Amino acid sequence: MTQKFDTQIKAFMSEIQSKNPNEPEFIQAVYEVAESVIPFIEENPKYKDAKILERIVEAERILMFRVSWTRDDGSIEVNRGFRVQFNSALGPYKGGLRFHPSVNLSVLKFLGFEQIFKNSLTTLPLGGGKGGSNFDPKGKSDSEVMRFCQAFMTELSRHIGPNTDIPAGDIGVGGREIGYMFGQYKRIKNEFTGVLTGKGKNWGGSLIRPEATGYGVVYFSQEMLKTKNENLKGKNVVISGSGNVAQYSAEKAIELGAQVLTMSDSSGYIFDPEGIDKKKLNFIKELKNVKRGRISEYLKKYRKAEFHKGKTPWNTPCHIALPCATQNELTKDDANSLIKNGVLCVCEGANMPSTPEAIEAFHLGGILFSPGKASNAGGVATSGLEMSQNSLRLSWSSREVDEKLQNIMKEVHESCVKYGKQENGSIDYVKGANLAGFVKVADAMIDQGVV
Ligand code: NDP
Ligand code: 2IT
Repeated sequence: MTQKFDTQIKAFMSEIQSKNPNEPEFIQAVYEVAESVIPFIEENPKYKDAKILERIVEAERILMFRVSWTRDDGSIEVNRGFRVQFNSALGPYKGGLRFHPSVNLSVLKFLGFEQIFKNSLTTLPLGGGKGGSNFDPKGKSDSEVMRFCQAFMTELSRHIGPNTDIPAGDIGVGGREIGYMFGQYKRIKNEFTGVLTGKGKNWGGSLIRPEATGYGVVYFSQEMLKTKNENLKGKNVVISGSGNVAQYSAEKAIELGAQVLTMSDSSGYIFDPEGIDKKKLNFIKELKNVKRGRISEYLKKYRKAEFHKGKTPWNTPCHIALPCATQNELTKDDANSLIKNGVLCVCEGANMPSTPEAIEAFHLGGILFSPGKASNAGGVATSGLEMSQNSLRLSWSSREVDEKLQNIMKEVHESCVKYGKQENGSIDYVKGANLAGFVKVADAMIDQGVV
């Protein structure tokens, strides 16, 4: 099917490349969507005539701004801040903020673009956006992080609002940073509103939001495994990352009877042959979230574990792989090694962690593979639930939120099946997620006229 439309895809991509030079991550994300969507559009001319694809790849608005702040020793730092307000056809812009030295416009445009389709899949009224800064929180004191967050929000506050654009966390932005940014927004606007999600539970945050992305990833993997009459019980799980998404993916996998063998950070991975149980996971949570330490320190307490410096965990034999760190962290060689070692299911927790060549290898190998925009949608979905609770001025119980999250992940899975079921009965989750996400946004864009 794709081959038949090769010429159209190539022509479209060459336009994208010339309009977005030096933006490899953004081009990669657009290519993945274009491959699924162009054949569909060719057969559904209303989308072609309305130039939906040409419009959807152009952000509605991009903000870039200077963020100056002072270190504890009085020296001055200058960072760059961004907010990409990509698409508001389905609702206010919604998506996280990333603080990491690798942040640039390409990275945030890729993330904002992915967010449009992901948010559409959640079934909730959410547009797509993303933002952040090349600020590196590592090695900064709490008061330095606070001053940076305040400086960042001083500018961002002009462009966001509870009915306009509602940022949340992502890499390098957790409860601490959301708190500092919320405080500054409130100070500037003199308004206590749900302008950010991932807030503390005493001041408007939703229960289960911290857990939601990781739990959602595992709920989604359960749905995938069900299609092969499988489940998580007794399965070996390999996880990358040791941040928010990795921690709660591990927690839910353990609860459902799986054995988690690895976790990682940017310095390498740990392998625990006896499995990371809840107690060991609590040690990792304390290490990463409170002490802000390195994953290698796991070995100080658990001596039977191994630390593989500078390596990713994909050579570890497993049934289920959950990449939960960052983009392009799983290459073609990694995919082949997972396949050789008998992997059943690869369910992305991070955004775009598998390279296009890795995804192709999973497809050729007949492996259950789901893209982050489907399997990690539980985070933003629960942010949507936090917004609803803020509007209602009510808080739902953990059980209520968790039930809603489980239902949403089931619905995201059903949408992928609806649009991604192949003639041989297998499910192409990439195509399914892209088409299901696209159709809803495209129809809304048509209804709303040429804007
Ligand atoms: P955190 O900052 O909590 O954790 C990030 C983890 O990934 C850390 O272990 C970090 O290691 C590792 N990591 C980050 N960058 C790199 C890199 N360049 N190379 C290797 N390891 C790296 O972030 P989250 O857990 O929130 O986010 C992880 C992924 O999940 C991202 O792709 C994010 O976009 C995605 N995501 C997050 C959601 C959320 O709700 N938070 C929702 C949906 C998706 P180190 O400590 O060494 O930097
Ligand atoms: O990539 C993502 O979906 C997120 N970082 C969460 C976004 C949100 O608004 O909760």
